[in-house]
Amino acid sequence: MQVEVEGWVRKAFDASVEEFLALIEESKEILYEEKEARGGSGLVHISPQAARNVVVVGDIHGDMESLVHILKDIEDLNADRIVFLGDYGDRGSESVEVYYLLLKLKVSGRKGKENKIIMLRGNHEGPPDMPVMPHDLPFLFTEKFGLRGKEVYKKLKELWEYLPYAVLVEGRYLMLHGGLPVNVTSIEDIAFAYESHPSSSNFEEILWSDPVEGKGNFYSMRGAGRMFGEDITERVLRAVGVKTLIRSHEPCEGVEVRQRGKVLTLFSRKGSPYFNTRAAYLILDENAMREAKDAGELARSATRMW
Ligand SMILES: [Mn+2]
Repeated sequence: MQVEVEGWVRKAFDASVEEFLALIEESKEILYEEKEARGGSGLVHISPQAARNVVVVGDIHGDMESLVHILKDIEDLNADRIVFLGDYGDRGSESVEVYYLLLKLKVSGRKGKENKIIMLRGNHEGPPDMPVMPHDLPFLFTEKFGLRGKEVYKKLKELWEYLPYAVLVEGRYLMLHGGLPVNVTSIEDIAFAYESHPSSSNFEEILWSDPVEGKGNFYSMRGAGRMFGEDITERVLRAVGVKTLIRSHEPCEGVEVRQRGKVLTLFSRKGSPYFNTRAAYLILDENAMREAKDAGELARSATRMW
Protein backbone atom coordinates (compact mmCIF):
# COMPACT_ATOMS: atom_id res chain seq x y z
CA MET A 1 0.00 0.00 0.00
CA GLN A 2 2.92 2.37 0.68
CA VAL A 3 3.77 2.87 -3.01
CA GLU A 4 0.18 3.87 -3.68
CA VAL A 5 -0.01 6.20 -0.69
CA GLU A 6 3.19 7.95 -1.72
CA GLY A 7 1.94 8.36 -5.27
CA TRP A 8 -1.39 9.70 -4.04
CA VAL A 9 0.32 12.17 -1.71
CA ARG A 10 2.34 13.58 -4.62
CA LYS A 11 -0.84 13.68 -6.69
CA ALA A 12 -2.70 15.42 -3.85
CA PHE A 13 -0.42 18.40 -4.27
CA ASP A 14 -0.59 18.71 -8.03
CA ALA A 15 -4.01 17.36 -9.04
CA SER A 16 -5.85 19.61 -11.47
CA VAL A 17 -9.24 21.08 -10.66
CA GLU A 18 -10.86 18.63 -13.11
CA GLU A 19 -9.19 15.67 -11.40
CA PHE A 20 -10.34 16.91 -8.02
CA LEU A 21 -13.93 17.36 -9.21
CA ALA A 22 -13.94 13.87 -10.77
CA LEU A 23 -12.64 12.35 -7.52
CA ILE A 24 -15.38 14.04 -5.48
CA GLU A 25 -18.02 12.85 -7.97
CA GLU A 26 -16.77 9.27 -7.86
CA SER A 27 -16.64 9.28 -4.03
CA LYS A 28 -20.10 10.79 -3.84
CA GLU A 29 -21.54 7.99 -5.97
CA ILE A 30 -19.99 5.36 -3.69
CA LEU A 31 -21.25 7.14 -0.56
CA TYR A 32 -24.71 7.47 -2.10
CA GLU A 33 -24.85 3.73 -2.88
CA GLU A 34 -23.69 2.90 0.64
CA LYS A 35 -26.34 5.14 2.17
CA GLU A 36 -29.03 3.53 0.00
CA ALA A 37 -27.82 0.09 1.08
CA ARG A 38 -28.25 1.19 4.72
CA GLY A 39 -31.83 2.28 3.99
CA GLY A 40 -30.92 5.95 4.44
CA SER A 41 -29.42 5.44 7.87
CA GLY A 42 -26.30 7.28 9.04
CA LEU A 43 -25.16 4.29 11.10
CA VAL A 44 -22.59 1.78 9.88
CA HIS A 45 -22.56 -1.66 11.50
CA ILE A 46 -19.31 -3.55 11.99
CA SER A 47 -19.66 -7.15 13.06
CA PRO A 48 -17.18 -7.99 15.82
CA GLN A 49 -17.13 -11.59 14.55
CA ALA A 50 -16.19 -10.60 11.01
CA ALA A 51 -13.56 -7.95 11.75
CA ARG A 52 -10.07 -8.72 13.00
CA ASN A 53 -8.43 -5.32 12.80
CA VAL A 54 -10.29 -2.04 12.89
CA VAL A 55 -8.26 1.17 12.86
CA VAL A 56 -9.87 4.31 14.32
CA VAL A 57 -8.56 7.80 13.54
CA GLY A 58 -9.59 11.05 15.29
CA ASP A 59 -9.52 14.65 14.02
CA ILE A 60 -7.04 15.27 11.17
CA HIS A 61 -7.86 18.95 10.47
CA GLY A 62 -5.62 19.45 7.45
CA ASP A 63 -2.51 17.76 8.89
CA MET A 64 -1.19 15.75 5.95
CA GLU A 65 1.94 14.65 7.82
CA SER A 66 -0.10 12.90 10.54
CA LEU A 67 -2.41 11.26 8.02
CA VAL A 68 0.54 9.89 6.02
CA HIS A 69 2.22 8.74 9.25
CA ILE A 70 -0.86 6.70 10.20
CA LEU A 71 -1.27 5.17 6.73
CA LYS A 72 2.38 4.10 6.61
CA ASP A 73 2.23 2.81 10.16
CA ILE A 74 -0.68 0.48 9.36
CA GLU A 75 0.40 -0.68 5.93
CA ASP A 76 1.39 -4.17 7.13
CA LEU A 77 -1.67 -4.54 9.32
CA ASN A 78 -4.16 -5.45 6.61
CA ALA A 79 -6.93 -3.59 8.46
CA ASP A 80 -10.50 -4.72 7.75
CA ARG A 81 -11.80 -1.22 8.27
CA ILE A 82 -10.37 2.23 8.82
CA VAL A 83 -12.83 4.52 10.60
CA PHE A 84 -12.19 8.28 10.42
CA LEU A 85 -14.12 10.17 13.09
CA GLY A 86 -14.57 13.41 11.11
CA ASP A 87 -13.07 16.94 10.96
CA TYR A 88 -10.90 16.59 7.87
CA GLY A 89 -10.52 20.20 6.78
CA ASP A 90 -10.01 23.60 8.47
CA ARG A 91 -7.23 24.68 10.84
CA GLY A 92 -4.49 22.91 8.90
CA SER A 93 -2.82 24.39 5.82
CA GLU A 94 -3.05 21.11 3.88
CA SER A 95 -6.80 20.62 4.20
CA VAL A 96 -7.30 20.43 0.43
CA GLU A 97 -4.60 17.78 0.05
CA VAL A 98 -5.93 15.81 3.03
CA TYR A 99 -9.30 15.65 1.30
CA TYR A 100 -7.68 14.43 -1.91
CA LEU A 101 -5.87 11.62 -0.10
CA LEU A 102 -8.91 10.55 1.95
CA LEU A 103 -11.18 10.43 -1.10
CA LYS A 104 -8.53 8.55 -3.04
CA LEU A 105 -8.49 5.97 -0.20
CA LYS A 106 -12.27 5.83 -0.28
CA VAL A 107 -12.58 5.13 -4.01
CA SER A 108 -9.81 2.52 -3.74
CA GLY A 109 -11.27 0.94 -0.60
CA ARG A 110 -13.80 -1.41 -2.15
CA LYS A 111 -13.52 -4.93 -0.80
CA GLY A 112 -16.31 -7.12 -2.12
CA LYS A 113 -19.58 -5.48 -1.19
CA GLU A 114 -18.03 -3.43 1.58
CA ASN A 115 -15.70 -0.48 1.60
CA LYS A 116 -12.71 -0.57 3.88
CA ILE A 117 -12.83 3.17 4.49
CA ILE A 118 -15.51 4.71 6.71
CA MET A 119 -15.48 8.51 6.84
CA LEU A 120 -17.81 9.85 9.52
CA ARG A 121 -19.27 13.31 9.53
CA GLY A 122 -17.74 15.80 11.98
CA ASN A 123 -19.01 19.25 12.90
CA HIS A 124 -16.65 20.63 10.22
CA GLU A 125 -18.68 18.61 7.67
CA GLY A 126 -22.01 19.78 9.00
CA PRO A 127 -25.20 20.71 7.15
CA PRO A 128 -25.73 24.27 5.82
CA ASP A 129 -27.74 25.33 8.89
CA MET A 130 -24.93 24.40 11.30
CA PRO A 131 -21.91 26.37 10.06
CA VAL A 132 -18.56 26.25 11.85
CA MET A 133 -16.36 29.26 12.56
CA PRO A 134 -13.64 29.87 11.55
CA HIS A 135 -13.99 27.89 8.34
CA ASP A 136 -10.84 28.25 6.21
CA LEU A 137 -11.50 25.34 3.86
CA PRO A 138 -13.30 27.37 1.13
CA PHE A 139 -10.45 29.92 1.11
CA LEU A 140 -7.84 27.16 0.74
CA PHE A 141 -9.74 25.85 -2.29
CA THR A 142 -9.82 29.32 -3.85
CA GLU A 143 -6.14 29.82 -3.09
CA LYS A 144 -5.35 26.57 -4.90
CA PHE A 145 -7.80 26.58 -7.80
CA GLY A 146 -8.70 30.25 -8.21
CA LEU A 147 -12.35 30.97 -8.97
CA ARG A 148 -13.01 27.30 -9.71
CA GLY A 149 -12.13 26.56 -6.10
CA LYS A 150 -15.67 27.64 -5.22
CA GLU A 151 -17.03 24.93 -7.51
CA VAL A 152 -14.90 22.26 -5.82
CA TYR A 153 -15.98 23.42 -2.37
CA LYS A 154 -19.65 23.38 -3.40
CA LYS A 155 -19.31 19.79 -4.68
CA LEU A 156 -17.57 18.75 -1.48
CA LYS A 157 -20.41 20.18 0.62
CA GLU A 158 -22.83 18.04 -1.40
CA LEU A 159 -20.68 15.00 -0.61
CA TRP A 160 -20.90 15.70 3.15
CA GLU A 161 -24.65 15.03 2.97
CA TYR A 162 -23.96 11.37 2.21
CA LEU A 163 -21.40 10.71 4.94
CA PRO A 164 -22.49 8.38 7.76
CA TYR A 165 -22.17 9.80 11.29
CA ALA A 166 -21.91 6.78 13.62
CA VAL A 167 -20.42 3.28 13.76
CA LEU A 168 -21.76 0.48 15.94
CA VAL A 169 -19.58 -2.50 16.75
CA GLU A 170 -22.38 -4.57 18.24
CA GLY A 171 -22.05 -5.29 21.94
CA ARG A 172 -18.73 -3.43 22.04
CA TYR A 173 -18.29 0.15 20.85
CA LEU A 174 -20.16 3.16 19.54
CA MET A 175 -18.12 5.63 17.49
CA LEU A 176 -19.09 9.16 16.47
CA HIS A 177 -17.49 12.59 16.25
CA GLY A 178 -18.79 14.65 19.18
CA GLY A 179 -21.11 13.18 21.74
CA LEU A 180 -24.15 11.28 22.88
CA PRO A 181 -27.48 13.06 22.43
CA VAL A 182 -29.08 13.35 25.85
CA ASN A 183 -32.54 12.16 24.76
CA VAL A 184 -31.62 9.02 22.83
CA THR A 185 -33.68 5.95 23.75
CA SER A 186 -32.67 3.53 20.99
CA ILE A 187 -30.04 2.98 18.32
CA GLU A 188 -32.64 4.15 15.74
CA ASP A 189 -32.52 7.64 17.27
CA ILE A 190 -28.83 7.73 16.35
CA ALA A 191 -29.16 5.92 13.01
CA PHE A 192 -31.76 8.40 11.73
CA ALA A 193 -30.64 11.50 13.62
CA TYR A 194 -30.19 13.54 10.43
CA GLU A 195 -33.68 12.58 9.28
CA SER A 196 -35.11 14.20 12.40
CA HIS A 197 -32.86 17.28 12.17
CA PRO A 198 -33.58 20.08 13.07
CA SER A 199 -36.82 19.27 14.89
CA SER A 200 -34.76 17.04 17.19
CA SER A 201 -31.28 18.09 18.34
CA ASN A 202 -29.87 14.54 18.19
CA PHE A 203 -27.85 15.20 15.04
CA GLU A 204 -26.44 18.48 16.37
CA GLU A 205 -25.39 16.73 19.59
CA ILE A 206 -23.70 13.85 17.73
CA LEU A 207 -21.56 16.36 15.83
CA TRP A 208 -20.97 18.97 18.54
CA SER A 209 -21.29 17.65 22.12
CA ASP A 210 -18.53 16.95 24.66
CA PRO A 211 -18.43 14.71 27.75
CA VAL A 212 -18.18 16.27 31.20
CA GLU A 213 -17.31 14.60 34.51
CA GLY A 214 -20.21 14.26 36.92
CA LYS A 215 -23.91 14.06 36.19
CA GLY A 216 -26.43 15.96 34.14
CA ASN A 217 -26.24 17.89 30.90
CA PHE A 218 -25.40 21.51 30.33
CA TYR A 219 -25.17 24.31 27.79
CA SER A 220 -21.95 24.12 25.75
CA MET A 221 -19.57 27.07 25.33
CA ARG A 222 -19.25 25.98 21.69
CA GLY A 223 -22.71 27.43 21.08
CA ALA A 224 -23.91 24.11 19.66
CA GLY A 225 -24.33 20.63 21.13
CA ARG A 226 -24.34 20.01 24.89
CA MET A 227 -22.06 18.85 27.69
CA PHE A 228 -23.20 15.39 28.73
CA GLY A 229 -22.50 13.75 32.09
CA GLU A 230 -21.72 10.17 33.04
CA ASP A 231 -25.36 9.35 33.84
CA ILE A 232 -26.34 10.24 30.26
CA THR A 233 -23.47 8.16 28.87
CA GLU A 234 -24.41 5.19 31.02
CA ARG A 235 -28.05 5.31 29.93
CA VAL A 236 -27.38 5.82 26.20
CA LEU A 237 -24.64 3.17 26.01
CA ARG A 238 -26.98 0.70 27.73
CA ALA A 239 -29.81 1.62 25.34
CA VAL A 240 -27.61 0.87 22.32
CA GLY A 241 -26.00 -2.19 23.93
CA VAL A 242 -22.33 -1.20 24.01
CA LYS A 243 -19.73 -0.60 26.70
CA THR A 244 -17.59 2.26 25.41
CA LEU A 245 -17.97 5.45 23.38
CA ILE A 246 -15.08 6.26 21.03
CA ARG A 247 -15.09 9.87 19.78
CA SER A 248 -12.79 12.75 18.86
CA HIS A 249 -13.66 16.49 18.56
CA GLU A 250 -11.54 17.72 21.50
CA PRO A 251 -7.80 18.32 21.37
CA CYS A 252 -5.84 16.17 23.85
CA GLU A 253 -2.46 14.45 24.13
CA GLY A 254 -3.50 11.85 21.58
CA VAL A 255 -5.86 9.97 23.82
CA GLU A 256 -7.95 10.79 26.86
CA VAL A 257 -10.07 8.60 29.13
CA ARG A 258 -13.22 10.24 30.47
CA GLN A 259 -16.12 9.37 32.73
CA ARG A 260 -14.35 6.47 34.52
CA GLY A 261 -13.57 4.56 31.35
CA LYS A 262 -16.85 4.98 29.49
CA VAL A 263 -15.53 7.51 26.97
CA LEU A 264 -12.34 7.51 24.91
CA THR A 265 -11.32 10.71 23.11
CA LEU A 266 -8.85 10.40 20.22
CA PHE A 267 -6.95 13.26 18.60
CA SER A 268 -4.88 12.35 15.54
CA ARG A 269 -3.20 15.55 14.38
CA LYS A 270 -0.44 17.85 15.53
CA GLY A 271 0.50 21.46 15.04
CA SER A 272 -1.04 24.91 15.08
CA PRO A 273 -3.55 26.07 16.25
CA TYR A 274 -3.52 23.30 18.88
CA PHE A 275 -0.86 22.75 21.53
CA ASN A 276 -0.88 18.96 21.91
CA THR A 277 2.59 17.41 21.69
CA ARG A 278 1.35 13.91 20.92
CA ALA A 279 -1.30 12.43 18.65
CA ALA A 280 -2.77 8.93 18.55
CA TYR A 281 -4.90 6.47 16.67
CA LEU A 282 -6.44 3.16 17.73
CA ILE A 283 -6.08 -0.43 16.56
CA LEU A 284 -8.98 -2.61 17.67
CA ASP A 285 -7.45 -6.03 17.21
CA GLU A 286 -9.15 -9.43 17.61
CA ASN A 287 -8.76 -9.26 21.35
CA ALA A 288 -10.33 -5.80 21.61
CA MET A 289 -13.11 -6.85 19.21
CA ARG A 290 -13.89 -9.90 21.34
CA GLU A 291 -13.83 -8.26 24.74
CA ALA A 292 -15.48 -4.82 24.62
CA LYS A 293 -12.67 -3.11 26.48
CA ASP A 294 -13.32 0.08 28.36
CA ALA A 295 -11.58 3.35 27.52
CA GLY A 296 -8.83 2.81 30.10
CA GLU A 297 -7.91 -0.59 28.68
CA LEU A 298 -8.04 0.74 25.12
CA ALA A 299 -5.80 3.68 26.04
CA ARG A 300 -3.27 1.24 27.55
CA SER A 301 -3.31 -1.56 25.02
CA ALA A 302 -4.78 -0.39 21.70
CA THR A 303 -3.46 3.14 21.23
CA ARG A 304 -0.59 4.00 18.89
CA MET A 305 1.04 7.32 19.72
CA TRP A 306 3.56 9.48 17.93
MN1 LIG B 1 -14.96 18.71 15.88
